[in-house]
This record gives sequence, C-alpha cells and structure tokens, in this order.
Amino acid sequence: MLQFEQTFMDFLLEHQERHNRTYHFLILMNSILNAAKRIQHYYLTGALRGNLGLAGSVNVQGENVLKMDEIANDVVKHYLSRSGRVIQAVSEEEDVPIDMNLEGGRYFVYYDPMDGSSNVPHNLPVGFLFGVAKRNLDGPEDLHLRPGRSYIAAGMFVIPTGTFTIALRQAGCWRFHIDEIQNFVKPTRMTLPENRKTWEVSYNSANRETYSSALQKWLAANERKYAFRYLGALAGDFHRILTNGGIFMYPAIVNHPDPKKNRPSGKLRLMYEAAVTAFMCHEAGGLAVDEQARSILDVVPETPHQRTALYLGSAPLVQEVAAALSQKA
Ligand code: AHM
Ligand code: MG
Repeated sequence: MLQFEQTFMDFLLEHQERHNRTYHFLILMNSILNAAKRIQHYYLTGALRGNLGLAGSVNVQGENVLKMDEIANDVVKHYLSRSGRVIQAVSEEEDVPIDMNLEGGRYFVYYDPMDGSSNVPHNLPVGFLFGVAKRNLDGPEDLHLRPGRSYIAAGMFVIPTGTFTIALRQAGCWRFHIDEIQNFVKPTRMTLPENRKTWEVSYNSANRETYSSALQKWLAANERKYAFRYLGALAGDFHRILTNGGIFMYPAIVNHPDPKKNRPSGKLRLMYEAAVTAFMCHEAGGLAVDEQARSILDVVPETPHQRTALYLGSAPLVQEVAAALSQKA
C-alpha cells in the first residue's frame, strides 16, 4: 500500500477552515515555502557554484555581506512580493522596511533569510526565520513595527537539513520534514519536555567572561547539570532546545576587556530573530525574556533592526536564570 503523509499545505488548509479563516494566509505561506526550497537549492549547490564566500559589501549593521545573504534575501523578496499579500517586509539584509503591496496587502513579514552566517563558509546548517503580523483590519493601517505578541505566526527552516517548524497563534508549534519531492510533511506537535534529564544549555561559551557577574555566577553553579550544545546558528540551536528542552541564551555583553566591544543590548535582532523564536517557544509551552527579564513578546520595536539579549526555552529554567539576573552581584 502506498503511504501519504499529510503535507504542510493540507495541514494549514484544515487549520484555516476549522477556524473559519480566509485563504490569504495559505497564499502567503505558499510563497514562504517556495522561498525556503529555493534557498535550500542554492545552499546545497553553494560550494559547487562558488556562492559560499563574501559578496564584498558591508550591511547597515557593519557586518560583511555574504553572497548567500544576498541570494537568500533576493529569493525571499521575490516570492513575498509575488504573493500580493504582503504590505511591508523587514529583512535583516535591508536598511529600511521594503514596501510591497501597501494598499491591498494583508500581512507584515519580518525575516532573516540566512541566519547563522559563521556556518555558511562551511556549508553547515543555517536558518531562514520569519514572523508574520496582520494588517489592522479595524482602522487605518499605520505601518508601525509590531511586538512579537501581535504576530499571528512565526517559523524557521533549518537549511539544508530540511526541517520546518512553525507556530500558529494559540494553535501550537509544529514541526515538518522535507520529503523526496520537496514537500514539508508529517506534522508533529512540539511541546517542551518537562523532564530535566534531556535539557541542554546553549550559548557561546567563549563570551562567558563578558557576561554580567550575576549570570556568570549562575552558570558556574548550574550549567554542569545540563548537557552543553552550541552550533552557532540560532535556528539549529533552538531546534534542539524545542525537542530536548533547556535554555538557549545570547546574553548582554557588559564586561568585555575592550569596553568598545560591549553589547549591552546583546547581538540578536528583536523582530526577526528573538521575537520569532520567542513566539514559537511560547506556543511550545516555554518562555523568552531579555536581560531585564521582560517577556520578549512584549517589547515594542522602535527600529526595525533593534537588538536584544535573549534567554529562550523551558519556562522553569528561563525563570531561574531571569531571577538570577535580577540579583545584585
Ligand atoms: P547572523 O545574523 O550574523 O548570522 O547572526 C546571528 C547568529 C545566530 O544565528 C546565532 O545564534 C548567533 O549569531 C551566533 O553568534 P556567535 O557567533 O557570536 O556565537
Ligand atoms: Mg541573522
């Protein structure tokens, strides 16, 4: 007998119909899936085509742009714009929000098309992260930047591994796997495990002495209770935490020997890295906070590329670290 796994699009169709929703979101998601598959193709052939190196330019955040950053960004922009459903998009690779269908569009999309840049030259896993918010249907649209709390969906592709995890507002967090004909199939609901046995701690350990003394103290006393894993690509590291539980963190850097290198707001970007993973984490029963222990989902962005510290994962562990952060050393 032939076996057919449920595809993501069928899953979403059922979801929309069950909740009496329109099909606009399906059209948007179709464009995001097309983009992910095309990025996956360029990444798999990246070494052969000489696409894993530098593009030769520097972005608004002062970082060297990679060829793959440009390719992935162009791919996402193309498909989002073709969907006709996007009002504006915020991309890590573009200084200002990209106007798309200002009059007729229905969604805002915040995305990082190629996250985990240090893995790119090695062709190791990277992410394509996105968050979606909706037009203000009850009044005039003011195009303001939305906090994670008002996203309707957020997701991530781990490329080229072929996994796709998406959270839908109040409908859980779901993982799909790419099949032989490039469909994402076999939904599995993701819920952070309560049993601490599998929990992991994930952060850039090379930075440990630059963290606040309160956090250093917590790490010294507690981290040995958990396995340590760090890939250096948020999508991959968070993918593990969603399955095994524990905490991913990218803390504020406040004790760097060269004070110019301190990053009191951390490194990760609020709109398309922190809020995306925070939204997914909440739908999986977890929690995400910043250095001041504020819920990431409540932080209203003032600028599209705003940074934030991020503590993300199993609620009891995130709460424990948040409590430690508020202790004066
Ligand atoms: P990027 O957008 O330049 O790739 O930076 C974001 C990435 C995340 O994927 C990852 O969690 C973090 O930066 C790793 O940073 P570091 O190399 O400092 O550990
Ligand atoms: Mg990034």
